Parts: sequence; structure tokens; C-alpha cells
Amino acid sequence: MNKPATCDIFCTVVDNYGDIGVCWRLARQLAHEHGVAVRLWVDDLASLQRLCPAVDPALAEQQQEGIEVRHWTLSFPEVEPAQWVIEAFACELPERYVLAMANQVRKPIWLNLEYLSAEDWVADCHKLPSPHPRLPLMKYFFFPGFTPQAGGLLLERDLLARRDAFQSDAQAIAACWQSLGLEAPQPEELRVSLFSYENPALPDLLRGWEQGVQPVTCLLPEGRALPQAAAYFGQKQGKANDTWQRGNLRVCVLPFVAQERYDELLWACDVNFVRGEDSFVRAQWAGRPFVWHIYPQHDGVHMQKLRAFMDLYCAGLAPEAAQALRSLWEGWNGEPGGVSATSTGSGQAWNDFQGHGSVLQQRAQAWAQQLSGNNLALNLLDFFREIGKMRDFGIQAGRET
Ligand code: TRH
Repeated sequence: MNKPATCDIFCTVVDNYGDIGVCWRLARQLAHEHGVAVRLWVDDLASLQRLCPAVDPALAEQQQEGIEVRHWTLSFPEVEPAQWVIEAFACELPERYVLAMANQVRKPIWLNLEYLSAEDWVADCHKLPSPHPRLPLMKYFFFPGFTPQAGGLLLERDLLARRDAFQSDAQAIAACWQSLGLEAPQPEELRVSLFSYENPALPDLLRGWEQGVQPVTCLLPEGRALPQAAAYFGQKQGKANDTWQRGNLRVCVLPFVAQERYDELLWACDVNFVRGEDSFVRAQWAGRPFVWHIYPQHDGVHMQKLRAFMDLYCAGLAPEAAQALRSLWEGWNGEPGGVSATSTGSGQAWNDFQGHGSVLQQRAQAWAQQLSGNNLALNLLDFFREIGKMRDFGIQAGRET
């Protein structure tokens, strides 16, 4: 029997859950679907534990779901590098490990998995090589993305089939609500999940729901937007399982659930507010209308990224529906000229967005289908094999790398 390919994934948790969220998902997909022996090095096990509750943050080494999870600390051990090395989001690899890579006869194939962006320049930079300044090593840049010129998105083999089965199974949906301590929705009720950063537009959105004609249940995972929501209801703070009701709005605070269960929440809701990178992608696979709170960057470049994505997404929409989506998304992201942070426009923008609900629903379905052919894990494996062949040819020809 062939020995499995080996892969080291390195992840530093900059903040929040997106870095480890992406790495954990990728690790599982490579191991479960492609039989790769994955070792995941992460500097913050407590964050991983939020996504995978079985993780013990006190352990230097542990097996979780078929992945070897290693706590990445300053004193990096001497290990044999894997055949494939993924440095996530330009985290810097330990010097000792880089030297060990350089000392291999067959050098590991090393790539930097970049952040997701819909911007055009991604196509030019995807798969670019970058020679190490001192050592006989090459690093490649691998960009996820939305077009065939980019590296695709993380998508488990059976995800869309599981989503479809779930969404057409009333019992499964009821069980999902029950597991979250919620009853099934009333016929007129709208269920919205709301995962975001602190957001000046939040109170206005909540007000819009409170005063709206349709009952809205907003499912708010505990985290960064919670203090603001609590303040809206006159509470000093909030915690998981709190419920607040005013007018037509009910807010239910949800505990942070394991990563797989979060998918079910997105599948069960009518509309999802998501953020960062990984939940943003998962909302797209959910095939339901969604609103993205992009990770804010100090220099404002995130607005270019937001617009680049909206341009792609709205290309398949009727102009009025596209306008409604842009207006809500820009306001939600504090774009001056959109619905600004200080204006009272988010509630109105929401009404316009909902007014195009069925068109946006169709778009969400078609978009998920359209993206599903460009699978990041498969693309990565193809790339590793392609570079591996070139490298082996180089070794045979007597070159170093
Ligand atoms: O948490 P995020 O904001 O993460 C990031 C980081 O800030 C990172 O530094 C930044 O560069 C990146 O965004 C773009 O959002 P994200 O990416 O959506 O990650 C959240 C993860 O948490 C995702 O894997 C889904 C998961 N999750 C759960 O598993 N359970 C939950 O209950 C919720 C709400 C989320």
C-alpha cells in the first residue's frame, strides 16, 4: 500500500477565529477526503477548541478527527518536515523548520495560503513562485478566489448534497432548532443569524426589525456584537441563551457552536449576516441571501475588497436587486455614501433588500452552484503534484531544487 502523502499546516491566530477556522477546515478535508497525513501547528489551541470542543488546550500534541494537532510554541522541536508545507496567511515558519526543509534531498513543496479576495490582481499572483533569499527553497503563493483564475474555495465533497438534504427535511431542521433551545419558526417569522464585528449600523438595523411588519428572530452568536445588542435592549451585558423581545424583534443569544453545527445554523436561517472569511464562504454555500461584514483594515483597503466581491456577485442580479444589496452591504460596512454609520438608513436598506428576497434567494442558489466547480483542496493537491513532478525532474537532471 502507498504511504499517505504528508502535509504540515502552520497557523498563527492573529485574532478571532478565521485563521484557524480556515486551517482546521482545510486540515480535515485533506485528511478525510484525500487520505493525507496532516499535522496542524497552531499557536492558540484555545481558539481551535471553540471550533472543535474536543481539543485540549493543555496538550502539546493530540489527535483530533484524524489530524495530528501540535501546539506551536517558541521552542520549536526538531521534526522531519512534511512533503507538503502550507504556511497560512503569511505566518512566519520557525527558522529551525525552514532549515530542515532546505536540508531535504527532495525539498518539501512549500506554499503560502493567502487571504480570500475577489480583486482582479489575485489572478496575476496566484501560484507565483518566490525563491528563498538564502536557502535552496522555493515558496509559492496560493490564492483562494471566486473565478477560475484563482484557487477556488474550501468545499467538502458532500457539503451541497448534505445542505440540500437538510433544507428539505423538516425533522432535521426542527432538531437543529431544538438543539439550540428554540422552537420551530412561526409561518410568518423570519429567522436571521447575525455574526458580525462591533458595528455602528447595528442599532438601526435592530430598530428596523423591531418596527417592521414581519416578526424577526435574530440569532446572535455570543461574541463581538453582543454588547451592542445588549445595550440596545437596555442590558449591561448579555450571555448565551439570553432572549430579548421588543416590537416585532426577538433576539436570541446563541452559544458559539462547533464548526460543523454552524453550517446547519446557516442552512436553517432565511438570511445570514456573516463576517471575515470562513463564515462568509459558508454563507455562500448555504444558498441563502447573506450580508457580509468584511474584516475592517486600518487603511480602508477592505472597501475595495468588498466592492470587488459585490461586482462579481451582483453581475448576475437585476439592477434594482443589485442596488438593494449594495446599499445594505455598504451601509453595514460603514461606507460613506452608502448607508452611513450615523444615518438611520440600515432599517430602510434592509426593507429594500427583503423586498427583493426571492430574487436574492435565486441568486444565492445559482452562485453556490457556480462556485462549486472550483474546489480549493483539489486545486491545492493538483498544484502539489504538478510542482512535485517538476522538482523530481530537476533532481534527476542534477539540479538542487
Ligand atoms: O472570526 P473572524 O472574524 O475571523 C477572521 C480573523 O479576524 C482573521 O484575522 C481575519 O483575517 C479573517 O477573519 C478574514 O471570521 P470568520 O473568518 O468567519 O471565522 C469565524 C469562524 O468561526 C468560522 O470558521 C466559523 C466559526 N464559527 C463556529 O464554528 N461557530 C459559531 O458559532 C460561529 C458564530 C462561528
